[in-house]
Amino acid sequence: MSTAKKRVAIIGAGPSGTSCLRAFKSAEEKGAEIPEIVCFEKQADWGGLWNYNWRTGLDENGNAVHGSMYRHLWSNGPKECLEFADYTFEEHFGFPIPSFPPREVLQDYITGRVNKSGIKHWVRCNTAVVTTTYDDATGVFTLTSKDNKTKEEKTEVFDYVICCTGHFSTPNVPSFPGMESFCGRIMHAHDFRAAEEFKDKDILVIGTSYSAEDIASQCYKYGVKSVTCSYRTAPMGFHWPDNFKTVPLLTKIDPNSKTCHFKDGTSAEVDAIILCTGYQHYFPFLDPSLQLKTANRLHCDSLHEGVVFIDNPKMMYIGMQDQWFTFNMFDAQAWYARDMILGRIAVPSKATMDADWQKWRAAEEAVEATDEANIRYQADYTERLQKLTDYPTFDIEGVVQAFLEWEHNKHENIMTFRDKPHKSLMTGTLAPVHHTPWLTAFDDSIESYVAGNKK
Ligand code: FAD
Ligand code: NA7
Repeated sequence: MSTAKKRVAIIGAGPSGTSCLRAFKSAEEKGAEIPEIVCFEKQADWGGLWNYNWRTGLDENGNAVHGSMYRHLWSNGPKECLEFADYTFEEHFGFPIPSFPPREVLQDYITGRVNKSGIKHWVRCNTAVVTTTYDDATGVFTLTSKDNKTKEEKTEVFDYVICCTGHFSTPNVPSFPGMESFCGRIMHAHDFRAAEEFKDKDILVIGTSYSAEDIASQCYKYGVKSVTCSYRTAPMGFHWPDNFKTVPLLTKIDPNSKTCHFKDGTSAEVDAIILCTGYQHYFPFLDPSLQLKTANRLHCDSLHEGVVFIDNPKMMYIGMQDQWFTFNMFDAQAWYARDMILGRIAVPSKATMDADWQKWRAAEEAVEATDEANIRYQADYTERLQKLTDYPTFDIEGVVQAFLEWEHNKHENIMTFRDKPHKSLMTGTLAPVHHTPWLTAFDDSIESYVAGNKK
C-alpha cells in the first residue's frame, strides 16, 4: 500500500525528534517510500535542550523558555552509553574523544548526524505547535502552528502525530512554609544557568536526583562557600567535599530571614535555595484526549511499548521515560514508530496493548530499588524495541556494564568520575583521558575538549 500521501507531524526537533527524522531518512535511503514529514520546532534551531538558551522565564516571543540546560554542563553519563548505533562519535569527529563531553560537543554530535542527511528542510524552525485535535470520523489530526516571527497561524491535516517535546522543561515547584519572605534567591533547576552566581555563597539544594547532584557539583567547581543537600526520601549517598552537609527535608523558613529548618531539628543560613525537584509532563498544545499524563518513570502510563498512545495509536510519543538510556533509546523508539507508520509492524488491538502494558507495569513495579535493576529494565526495553526494526544492533549488555562502572566511579569520587575513560560499544575504542581533570577544566568549548586527540 502506498504511504506517499500520508502526512506525519513530528513536534520538536530535539534528540527525540531528530531520531524520528533520521529513522524516516534511513528507510528512504534503503528504497522505501516514506510519508511527507513536517517537523515543528519552536526554537530558532534544532537540538532541543542541547541548544543552549541563556534566557529564563519567557523567551523573545513571550513563550515559556524550553531550555533547562546550564552554561557549564558536561554530560552526566558516559557518552559511550548514549552513542548512536548508526553514527559513532569517532565518525563524527574523525578521531576518538574523551567520555564526558560538554554540552556543545554533544549538540554538535546530535545535529551532525542529521545535518549530513540533508533533511533540514523537513524542519520548520521558529514554529510552535499551538493546538492539535483528532477527529474520529475522518481519522485525521488537525494541527495549528504559529510562526514566531510573522505571528501567522497555519492549520494543517496530518495522519500521524509524533510528540517529541521532551519532559524536562516545565518545572515541578513545591512550596515550603516561609518561602514568601525568604531574604535570598529561590529558583528551580530549570532556571539555573551559571554556577558563578553562587561563588562564595551558602546554598541549599533540595532533591536527590541528577539535577541536584550536578548543580551541587557545578557550584562546588565554581567556588560555592557551602552546600546543604536536603532530601525527601533518601540522601544521595556520595562522598561530598567537606563544605557539604546532608539534611532531611526542609520544614520551614523563619520569617524575613535566611534561616531554614529541617526535619531533624537542624537549621542553616543560606543565600539561595535551588529546587532540584524535577519536572512535569506538560502538553498544552495537544487536545486533552491526546495528552500523555504520567509520572517520570521507566514504564510510562498510557503508552504501548513506551511509544504508542493506547487510546489513539496514530498518536505517538518518543523519549517520555525517566532516562538512563537516552539517544540510542530514542532511536530504537523512533525506528519502531516509523515502522508502525510504514505498516511494517502491525498495530495491536487495544486489548492486546492493554494487556501488554499491564505486564510491563507489573515488571516495572517488581524492579528492585537499585540503580542496576533500573538500568537493566531500561536496557531490556531498548533491546526489545531495537530487535523489532532494522536499527543496527549494538551491545546493550556492554552499555549496562559501562553504566555500572560509571556508578561505581561516582560513588568512589563524585568530583572525578568524569575523568575516567569508557570503551565505545560501537567501535571498541577506549576513550582517551581528557587533558584536564573536570574539576579544573573551565573551558567548555568543543575546541578545548577535542584538543590533543586528533591523530
Ligand atoms: P528536548 O531535548 O527537550 O527537545 C524537545 C524539543 O521540542 C525542543 O527543541 C523544544 O523547543 C521543542 N518543542 C517543545 N514544545 C514545542 C511546540 N509546542 N512546538 C514545537 N516545538 C516544541 N541526557 C543525557 O543523555 N546526558 C546528559 O548529560 C543529560 N543532561 C541533561 C541535563 C539537563 C539539565 C536536562 C534537563 C536533561 C538532560 N539530559 C541528559 C536528558 C535529556 O532529556 C535528553 O538528553 C534529551 O535532550 C531529550 O531529548 P528530547 O528531544 O526528548 O527533548
Ligand atoms: P528527577 O530525576 O525527576 O528527580 C526529581 C527529584 O526531586 C527527586 O530527587 C525527588 O525526590 C525530588 N522531589 C520531587 N518533589 C519533591 C518535593 N516536593 N520535595 C522534595 N523533593 C522533591 O529530576 P531531575 O531534574 O533531577 O532530573 C531530570 C533530568 O534532568 C535528568 O534526565 C537529567 O539528565 C537532567 P524523591 O526521591 O521523589 O523523594
